[in-house]
Amino acid sequence: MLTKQQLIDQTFASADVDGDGYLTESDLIASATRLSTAMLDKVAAGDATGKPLPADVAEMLTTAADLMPRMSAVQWRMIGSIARLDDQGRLTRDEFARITDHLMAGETDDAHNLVFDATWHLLHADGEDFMRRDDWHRFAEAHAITRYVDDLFDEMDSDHDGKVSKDDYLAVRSGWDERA
Ligand SMILES: [Ca+2]
Repeated sequence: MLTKQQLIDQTFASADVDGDGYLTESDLIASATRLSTAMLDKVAAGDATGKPLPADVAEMLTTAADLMPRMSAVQWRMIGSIARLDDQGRLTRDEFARITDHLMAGETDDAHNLVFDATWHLLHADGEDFMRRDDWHRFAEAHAITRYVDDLFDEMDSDHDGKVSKDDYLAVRSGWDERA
């Protein structure tokens, strides 16, 4: 199981879109926009055979895509209220670690649950109800997840059959307090 610090490092690196070692509002918005664009692209592309996605899936992806950039602006204000930003208004890696530990211990709200559900549709192939390692690699590459990529897959694939179910994927965030 990855440690809290390893998951925090992975998340920080992916969210620090401009790669300067600090998180800013524009990083958060850029990272949300990257995910939201991937969702809209998925709706436009349809399933693996080019057929339109089921209407409920397409609607979930479109709703989440619309929500995310606005959510990240709200998130940044929330971060500003609980975090100590540096003198240039940025979040350092250490401060990010501190507030992530604090935030992950709390309940997730409906908006975040919707984004997690919608993201699941980017993670697994159409017609399958599980994610394979190749699917995870493709997603990780598209979203600048470069650290502990296989370690996290191995953790999610708890029975080691090469397939990760949606429950396995959701368990990564629900088991925060069990991590070292
Ligand atoms: Ca940055």
